[in-house]
Amino acid sequence: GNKNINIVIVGSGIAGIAAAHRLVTSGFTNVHILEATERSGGRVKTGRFGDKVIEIGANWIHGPSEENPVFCLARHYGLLDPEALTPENQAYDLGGETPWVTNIFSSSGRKLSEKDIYPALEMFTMLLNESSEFQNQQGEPYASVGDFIRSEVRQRCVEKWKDIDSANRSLQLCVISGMLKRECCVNGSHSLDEVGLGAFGQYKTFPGLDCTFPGGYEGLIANLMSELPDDIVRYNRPVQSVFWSNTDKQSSVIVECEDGERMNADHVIVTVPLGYLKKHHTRLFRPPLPLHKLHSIQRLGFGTNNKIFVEFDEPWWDADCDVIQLVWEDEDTLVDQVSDLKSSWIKKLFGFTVLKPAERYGHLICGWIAGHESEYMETLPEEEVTHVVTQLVRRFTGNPSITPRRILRSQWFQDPWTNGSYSYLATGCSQQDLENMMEPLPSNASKARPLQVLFAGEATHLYYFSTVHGALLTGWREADRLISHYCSTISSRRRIS
Ligand code: 6YU
Repeated sequence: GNKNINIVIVGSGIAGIAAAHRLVTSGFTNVHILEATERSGGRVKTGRFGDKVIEIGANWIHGPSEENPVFCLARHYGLLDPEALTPENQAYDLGGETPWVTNIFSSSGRKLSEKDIYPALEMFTMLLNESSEFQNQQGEPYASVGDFIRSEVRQRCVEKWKDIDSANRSLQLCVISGMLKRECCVNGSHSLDEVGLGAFGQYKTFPGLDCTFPGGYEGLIANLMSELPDDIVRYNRPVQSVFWSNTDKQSSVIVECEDGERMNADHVIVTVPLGYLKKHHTRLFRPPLPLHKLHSIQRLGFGTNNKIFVEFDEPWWDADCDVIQLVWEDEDTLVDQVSDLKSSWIKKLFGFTVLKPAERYGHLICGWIAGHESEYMETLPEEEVTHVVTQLVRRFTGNPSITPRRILRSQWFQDPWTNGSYSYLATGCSQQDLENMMEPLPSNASKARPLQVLFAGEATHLYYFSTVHGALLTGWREADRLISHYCSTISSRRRIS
């Protein structure tokens, strides 16, 4: 029976937990998760900022509607606000655009209106949509999404903005620079020059207006875990090596932890982040990974996106504001990288989202910063970050006395078990790379050479990479792979009981 089948899952993020959950509910009893840290959740990480609940990692349910399994689970466990459950909210579909009220501030301390920046917004939105349309075309006209957007803006603005005076035209270009930086955060890339154009349309969305977990994203983790045996996760157990076999001689796998402890498993499901794989694949897999798998790990992108939470005594944004957008008036050259990290890393921060409702969060905003600038920010002392953010807010509001109450930032690049934030399809990547990522070992598994190592995690989903729902689905997928592998055994057990 399946009682004796020994399955070890590496990593207790949403993918590992989802895999364990499905295996256990399907009757597998010998399932264990080895987790490097002292907690479950991985990049789903809820924290405290004073008495407020904040998300250090994943923030939204992207596309909360019937087809999204994270939405369905969150609803099932009663974790969502009533608005998120309404049919209107679920039906909302603007292809990633949101009805968010935006306050725009410029580096000379001016407050701009949404109408002032409309030409830039219209142009950028159109180009971003077009960036997804090169998928099935023969070759790509530009090397990257960044190249495409920049070149097209330069060409199209001549005709489209011919009635706009040159000062205003320059301002529109500065606004687009800000939007490029925002898009770096969305993709988790350093620059859009590193994001592939041909495969940009590979990422798919669900309808539904993005929503948050009022009690914290980790509520999802806690609820799933409550349905698993108490001792299913072994914490502070970093896995160092997985010994598999590409010959017929050995059918089980040996998992070795960093402290030297070894255990046998019939199957191992590896869910560690792509950032960890990039750095440690040599030590992690013995024998080494097949070359096609290794090359995909190297080709795929994994960058950094961090948050900087900032709390104020009084808001300097409008009561209905959802997003604060910053426009640097010296950036009309369409840049999404700063020239000097040390002196100007803060220019990469595209703006802030406002945590709502104010009754729950007070006057709390969350700044977003991607790329090497974000990685540099992680190395600075908190007082230095506070100082630079204070100067920024004073400059953009033109109010020299605004002082934040306190700040808190995430440091995902420094996290030794993640090494960044999430994956993206870099230049030169295609769907094939994601297929290689999810392919089990050995490549030619058979009865004589059964499935040994399976791969789940955010970076192994064909369409929903970089998301919680994508990661969850990959955990279920790999559990199902094993369940169907043992299909006959399980159905005969069911018949007996
Ligand atoms: C989402 C969102 N969101 C913001 C930020 C981050 C991410 N995501 P895990 O890492 O969770 O688990 C692995 C475990 O393995 C972990 O516990 C490790 O400790 C452990 N481990 C490692 N090495 C080990 C070893 N050797 N031995 C044992 N254990 C080991 N997703 O749906 N909504 O709002 C955001 C966001 C700052 C960092 C996000 C969001 C991404 C998710 O958090 C992430 O995918 C999953 O949690 C990963 O789960 P997992 O189980 O795979 O790994 C066009 C186009 C554009 C394409 N992109 C657009 C989409 C936008 C993505 N947006 C994200 C945005 C935010 C803001």
